[in-house]
Amino acid sequence: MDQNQLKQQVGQKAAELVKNKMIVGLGTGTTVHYLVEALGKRVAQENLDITGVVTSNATAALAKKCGIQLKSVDEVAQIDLTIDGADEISDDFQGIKGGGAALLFEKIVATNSKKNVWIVDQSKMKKQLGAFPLPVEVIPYGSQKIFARFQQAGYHPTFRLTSAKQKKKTDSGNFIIDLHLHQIDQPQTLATQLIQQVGVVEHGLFLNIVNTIIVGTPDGPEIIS
Ligand code: ABF
Repeated sequence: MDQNQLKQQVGQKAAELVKNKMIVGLGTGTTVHYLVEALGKRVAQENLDITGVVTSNATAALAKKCGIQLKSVDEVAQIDLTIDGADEISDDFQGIKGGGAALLFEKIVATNSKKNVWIVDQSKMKKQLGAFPLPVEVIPYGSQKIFARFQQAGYHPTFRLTSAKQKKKTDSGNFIIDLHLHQIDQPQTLATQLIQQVGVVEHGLFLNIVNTIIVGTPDGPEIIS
């Protein structure tokens, strides 16, 4: 099975977790794409009555196309279940997210959810975090100064660029600086340090957030809680 088939496997499996009347946080990325399509089928075929809360403009467009009614995170009391992808997950269930430049809204939705489920193909499962460059969302004003401080700290920063080599803007109009750390020994210490930097909006370390992970494998989806 190739990576796409594994993503489809877990996206469709996760759709089974969604119950009638649920308020469901819908993440971002290609794995979530399969989830949203599977939920759209259930809405059409079973009259599944759910409300989606999205984490990006891209997911909003797909969910609307799939016939899923949407509300913003501020229009609901709480989200019952959020299902999202991830870029890297360590043995102790810590994650790096933001490869899709949606980490800020993803973290807002995740931290307002009763339960969080991540859906990944097995290539995302690692012993320790850090091989995937850590995204840090910064406001444009002063971002060069933050970049320089990251360089001095030895974080090997790069600005996230578009295909036209322009600095990519997030849905909030911010920039992403990716930190090429290779190994993160103390994720909590690093997370605290990053969020204290004036001008940093949020970072892609998702610590103590996920409850269940569904991993796509050639032998079928593995559910780890
Ligand atoms: C999203 O899931 C992002 O945080 C992360 O980049 C993405 C993983 O992407 P994919 O499912 O396309 O591999 O939540």
